[in-house]
Formats: sequence, structure tokens, C-alpha cells
Amino acid sequence: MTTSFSFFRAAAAVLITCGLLLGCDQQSASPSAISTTAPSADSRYAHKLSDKNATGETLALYNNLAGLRGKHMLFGHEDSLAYGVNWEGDLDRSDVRDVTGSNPAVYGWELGGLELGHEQNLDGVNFKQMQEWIKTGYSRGGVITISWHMYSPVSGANSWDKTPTVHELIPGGAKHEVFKTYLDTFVAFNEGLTATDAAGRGHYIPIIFRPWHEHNGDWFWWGKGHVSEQDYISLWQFTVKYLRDEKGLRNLIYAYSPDRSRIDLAKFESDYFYGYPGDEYVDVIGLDNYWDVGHTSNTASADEQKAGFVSSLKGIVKIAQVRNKIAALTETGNNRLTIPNFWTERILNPILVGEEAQQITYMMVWRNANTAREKSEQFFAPYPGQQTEEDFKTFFAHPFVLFESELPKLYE
Ligand code: BMA
Repeated sequence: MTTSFSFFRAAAAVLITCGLLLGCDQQSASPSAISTTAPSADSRYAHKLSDKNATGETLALYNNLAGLRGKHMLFGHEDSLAYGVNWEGDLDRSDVRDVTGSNPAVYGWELGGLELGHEQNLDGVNFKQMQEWIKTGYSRGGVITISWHMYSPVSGANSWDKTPTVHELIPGGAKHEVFKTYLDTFVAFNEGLTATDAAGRGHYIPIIFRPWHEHNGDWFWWGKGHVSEQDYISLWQFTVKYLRDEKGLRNLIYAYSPDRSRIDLAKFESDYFYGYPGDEYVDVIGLDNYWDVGHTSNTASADEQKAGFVSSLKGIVKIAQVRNKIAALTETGNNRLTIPNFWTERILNPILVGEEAQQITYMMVWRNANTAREKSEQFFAPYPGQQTEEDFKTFFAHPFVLFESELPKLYE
């Protein structure tokens, strides 16, 4: 893919020359119009990305999210357009929109299976259609984030397999070359994530890329107990260096997201930084927190959980502030929404109590699995008739919370 990127660069340079000197028509939406122009010298932006050559749209998104801090938090949903609890097959539908009238502001997508050449991801989402949904969401002003439950290149099993794998993937490892081909599948996928702006200029869609998540838990092969801390760090750093420096992807914002259930709030920072790859490799100080919002294994009272929730958010906000980065609740939710008034009582009100937790830029809940197809109930956003529907509408209507229909321009 290096070849095609160099080609795009060269073609973009030709186009610019063409436009400036020859007055050619620049309205062409052909792939050769894709810009990889680096705005690193752009002094409008206070918040820098780990990629000093990130595209203008990518840097704008990061800074615009930073600019909303304390005033608004974006609401996101995984696989929102792909299926819902009681429907599938519609190309432009979302349980979130069925309830509120708006799509979520943040769209989460998942790559697991792409690395094996599958046509569909591990949850049955067709990758070509996923690219279309990403383009649709972006064209409506939404934010795209991507996670990757990668299969193990060592055992061939899924991401929940515990076979030690990471040591073989990093430079010097027996599966390093195979691992690069896995990453290449994302490079190829990303090639299809382009858009054309009003001036006819092609560009890559900014992506908040969130690999190797919840690594402080022991449920994934890249998780604690199946890999040394140093090897995990090497895995992350190699991933960034390969995509950014070797393959030249300029549209990625890197999100780091340990899991709250494995963090002791009394020593939040030291626990949070287990496996932290370094400020030059991370842009979003994220946290996956299901624990404090009613996780079935959490025996603490609701009030204790709310206090823990706020404390964990303050923790990431503080870490982000010191580093001039943004903080986000990268995953959260209450599976099957069994808690009445979950949205206001367990999410919104605790966040609104003090100024610090309000500094998080977005929150995202996980997917609404199609009950009939998956033959089990798993959902994190309400659907029409679900018991938290009215409470979710109250959450939606609150000025602090932004859904897609309420978004300011985030890419300029
Ligand atoms: C998990 C569950 C699984 C799913 C996986 C990847 O948390 O939702 O059903 O396969 O995420 O999306």
C-alpha cells in the first residue's frame, strides 16, 4: 500500500500544480484527488496529534472535540447503522434514531475478521457495507471510531483466546511478517474511506483508531497475564509506527482504553498507565467503564458506583489535561438496560455534578445485537418500547449531550 500512497501523494502534487499553473478542473472526485497535505504548521490548533503530519480534517476534529470540553459530550453507539435489537437489513436505520430522531454523534465500528480476509466482521457486518456506513456517518458530520478484536496470528483463534501471541508479533517475533499482513488489511480498508469536500477536494475520513483495548484485563490475548508489559508497549508502538510512519496513514487519532474494572481508584494513575505506550503514540486518553454503571459483578451500592464513575472520569480528565490531550469514555453501558433511568441517573447526573468529569469529550455504548440472529439478548442503547426509552429521550434533550443532529462542524 506504500506504493498506492506514494502514488496518491504524487498525483495530489500534480493536481495542485495543475490547478495553480494550468487552471485545470479540480472538481474531479477521482482517487487521484486525495489530499495528504500536512497542516502541522497550522498555528490555529492548540492540540497536537501524535502524527505531526495528520491531515487538516483529522487535526480539526481533535481540536474541535477539545473545544467542546465542559460544554458538550458526544454520544456514540457501536454498529448503530448495521442492525438493531429487532431489525436488520435496513441500510439507513438505527435503534438510537428510532427512539430519539437522531443518529448518534459517534459511530463505532469493529474490524475483527478483516485480517483473515473475511467478508464480514465477527458480528456479521459486511466490510464493504461498513465502509459505506462510515462514509454516510461522516458525510452527516458524525465521528468515526474503530476497534479491532483481532484473531491471534499464533493460534488462529479469536481475540478471547489466551495463547501467548504478542511476543511473536513484535519486531523479531516469529509471526511479525504475518502480523504486518494483518495490519495491511486495515491499510487497504482505510484506502476506501475517502470523502470529497465542497470544493471537490478528496481526503481521507478521520478515524479515532482504538486498537488493543482493555489490555489491563485478562480476557484478550493482548491482555495482562498473557503478555509482558514491555511486549504490549512494543505491540502498540509498532502498530502506530507501521501505520503512520511506514504506510503513511495520516487520518488516524489513536485512542488508548484500559478497562476500569482492573483499576484501583486509590492508585488510578499508576494502574491506568500499566502498558501505556507513551505520549507520542496516544491522542485520546480513553477508558472503558462498564464497572461503575451497573456491571452485574459489581456489588457496590449505586451511590458508591456513581462516586467511582465520577472518580474514574476525573482520573482520565486530569491525565489528559496534563498532556494537552482529550479524554473520552471509549466504552460504557448497561447490558440489556435493566436499570431504570439509567441514562440520567447513572450517566448524565453524575457527570454533571462537578466541572471535571464534564471535560470528557465523548462516550460510546456498545452494540445492539440482533436478538433473532444472535439468539441472545445483548444491547446497550434502547429501542422503541424498551424500558429506558423515555429516560433516553430526556438524556438526548439535555443540552450537554450531543447527538448527530446537534453537532457543530467538527472537520474545519
Ligand atoms: C463484545 C460482544 C461480542 C462481540 C464483540 C466484538 O463485547 O459484543 O458479542 O462479538 O464485542 O464486537
